[in-house]
Amino acid sequence: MSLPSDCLFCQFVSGALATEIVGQNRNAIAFRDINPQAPLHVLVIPREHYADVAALALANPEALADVVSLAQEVAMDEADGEYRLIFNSGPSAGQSVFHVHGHVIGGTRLGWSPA
Ligand code: DGP
Repeated sequence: MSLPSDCLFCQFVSGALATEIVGQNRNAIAFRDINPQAPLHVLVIPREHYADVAALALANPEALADVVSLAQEVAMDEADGEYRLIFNSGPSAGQSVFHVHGHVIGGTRLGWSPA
């Protein structure tokens, strides 16, 4: 499990590593996924480090609300406002970065074959 000191996404929040920020609010930032799976593929993350969405929800529900509202804002700005918001939780579900992030996917008609 990543600690904040060695967490890639914490370094995007702090500015220690550069990434293009496409949206932000009090508790969350948004940036493009390095390996986009759709015309719109942005990651929304809380500024504070939590491993997964359940940990975030328990510790800071207001920050989770800001993550979700930022997803909506990015989808409105960059697509037609319709999107899928995915929180992979745990390695078996495909989580590879253990700073909670929502994948905002859209900009096209989406299929449904997650498994
Ligand atoms: P997940 O597999 O759900 O943990 O998603 C992690 C996502 O993070 C994956 O889709 C690729 C993205 N990612 C990994 N490293 C970087 C990076 O250095 N920059 C950006 N922009 N995205 C990254």
